[in-house]
Parts: sequence; C-alpha cells; structure tokens
Amino acid sequence: MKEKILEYLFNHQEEFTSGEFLRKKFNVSRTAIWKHIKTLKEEGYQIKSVSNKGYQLQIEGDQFISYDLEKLLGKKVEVFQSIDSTNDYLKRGFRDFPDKMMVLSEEQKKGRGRLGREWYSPKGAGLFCSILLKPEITMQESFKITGIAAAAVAEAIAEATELPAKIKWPNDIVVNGKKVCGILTEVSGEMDGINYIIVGIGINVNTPGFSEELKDRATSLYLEKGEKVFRKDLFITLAKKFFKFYDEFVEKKSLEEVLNLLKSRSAILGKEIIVIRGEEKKQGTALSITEEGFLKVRYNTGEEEVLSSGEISVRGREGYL
Ligand code: BTX
Repeated sequence: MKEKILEYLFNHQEEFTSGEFLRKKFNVSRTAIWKHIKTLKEEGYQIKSVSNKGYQLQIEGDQFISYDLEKLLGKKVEVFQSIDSTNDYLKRGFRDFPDKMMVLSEEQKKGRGRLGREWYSPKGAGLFCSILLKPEITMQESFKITGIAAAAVAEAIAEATELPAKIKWPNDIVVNGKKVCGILTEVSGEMDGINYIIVGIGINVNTPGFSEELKDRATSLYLEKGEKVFRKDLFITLAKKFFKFYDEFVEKKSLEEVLNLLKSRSAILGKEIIVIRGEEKKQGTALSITEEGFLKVRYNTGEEEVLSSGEISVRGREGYL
C-alpha cells in the first residue's frame, strides 16, 4: 500500500493529492493513509502536507528515490538515509531478498573495506550501494564478479564524467593516481553452490575533501572534475553496465567485454608492483590479465604467479600507492 501511495504521488508531483482522494482510491481509512505518509517521511521522502490541499512529493535535485530507480532499472532498489553498512544489510536479509536487489544509503555509519578496514562514507556526497546476487555458479567463478563490477564502475565514471578512470586490480578505481572507488565482494557458499554474492561499491562522487590520513590516496569525482556530478545518472549507468556484463557472464559464460576493459583501463599492467600478503611483500611486474580476469605477476626473483584476488601496491610518482 505504501508503495502504491508513493507511486501515485510520484506520478502527480505537480499537484497536491488530498487524503480523501487517496482513501477512496485505495479503499482504506484516512488514518491508514496518514500512517503510510508518516512512514514514507521517516524513510526520507520529502512529502509536503498542507491542510485542505493534501500531500505533495517533493524531489530535490540529486536525491535517490526508490520507486524512481526501480522503474528505471526494473529491479528492487531500497534507499536509506543512514545505515551501518549496505553490505551488512543485504547479508542480514539475503534469504528473503530477491536476486539482483540493490540497496543505497546516503551515508554509512560502519562502511567497510576489505580485511575489516573502514570505508569513509559521509552523508549526501557519495554513492554507497550493494548488489545481492544468487547465481548458479561455482565458488571459483565468483572471484570474477569483482572484475565485472570494476569494469562497470570504470566505464560508468568515464561515461558520466569523461574522467580517465583506471582499474587498480582487483578492486579499486583510480583517477589521476588516487582512489575514487572501492569494491568489496563478499561470498557465502557451500560445496554445492553459492548462497549469496554481495557486491559493495563505494564511490566518492561529490566528496569535498578528505582527512589528512586519506587525502594523499583518495579523491572524488568532484575534486578531479571541478564540478558536481549527478549521482542518480551515475548510478543508473553503473547498474545497467553491471547487469549487462553480469548477465553475459552468468548466462553465456562470456567475459569478453569485461576482459577488454580490465586490460585497456588497467592502472597497473606493465608497472612495478608490490604484492602484499599480510606481513609478506613481494616486488614484481604486473604482466597480464588472464582469460579468467586474474592477474599474472612476474616477481623480481623470476618466478611467476596468477592471482585470483589480493592486495597490490603500484609504483607511482611518489613511491608506491
Ligand atoms: P579496501 O580495503 O581496498 O580499502 C580500504 C582502505 O581505503 C582504507 O583502509 C583507507 O585507507 C582507504 N579508504 C577508506 N575510505 C576511503 C574512501 N572513501 N575513498 C578512498 N579511500 C578510502 C575497498 O576496501 C572496498 C570499499 C567498499 C565500500 C563499499 S560502500 C558500499 C558497501 N558497504 C560497505 O560497508 N562497503 C561497501
């Protein structure tokens, strides 16, 4: 019912809709209408109420509206004003949530990176989203999902901003040598298959600045471009690209376009890198991306290795980033 009221208000934004009209249309009590409107307001929708006139949905410029995004993408999209972590939300409810559901939040109180690290997720300026996937693929194949997301993010950023977005294998997107996006893919599965894959994507879109600790390594699309970027368009482009690549992979086992992008947009191929495993650090060169989307490295010892995931530091202008 709440969704139906929202849909009606969304499609009639230019006018006020009276509570009486809604009551008759949906055949419920005035109190029920009032309660649904109250819940929608609590969820962050700006609904103006004027006595004798009724209700009007007011959408500010760059606001994520669940109904609007669902209509454009044809998938379930939940939007929060604040949450602990969008990945954790999907993890808690994955059994009841549909495949390919997405969740966005204006801020995260406990945004997470890999290995328990923090992801800086301030209100209103970023794109913090997670995608729930329940494919019939193997654990080994699930490692390719981060590459699919990285290719989609880099392409979406380049398309929306014309910035030179590069992929720092496996899970970062960098612009001019600094991180604008991190991807956290979490997989749960057993011998006979996958329970879920949750792909968390955090993009610094209009973030005005960073702490002392982050500012040498992190940047935002706004800081690089010098003007604000419309988050809704970026999200729609990103989601469409992600699902195009993902469906091609799951249905046809094809990674062709993704592989081309992982290579052509790579920030590390041919460069000196350090492969970090806990305390161990090995120097080498990033040789190539394999047919699986994995990274082939040649260490300075002459030994070669193919990595399906991992942590990499790349030699930049000022040492290793
Ligand atoms: P990562 O472990 O590769 O990167 C985390 C590191 O990046 C941190 O230790 C810090 O040095 C740096 N960092 C923290 N915040 C930022 C930032 N906003 N911009 C640039 N650098 C930063 C990367 O992990 C994976 C991040 C995924 C984030 C998404 S947001 C939606 C979803 N929900 C959630 O809790 N995480 C994911």
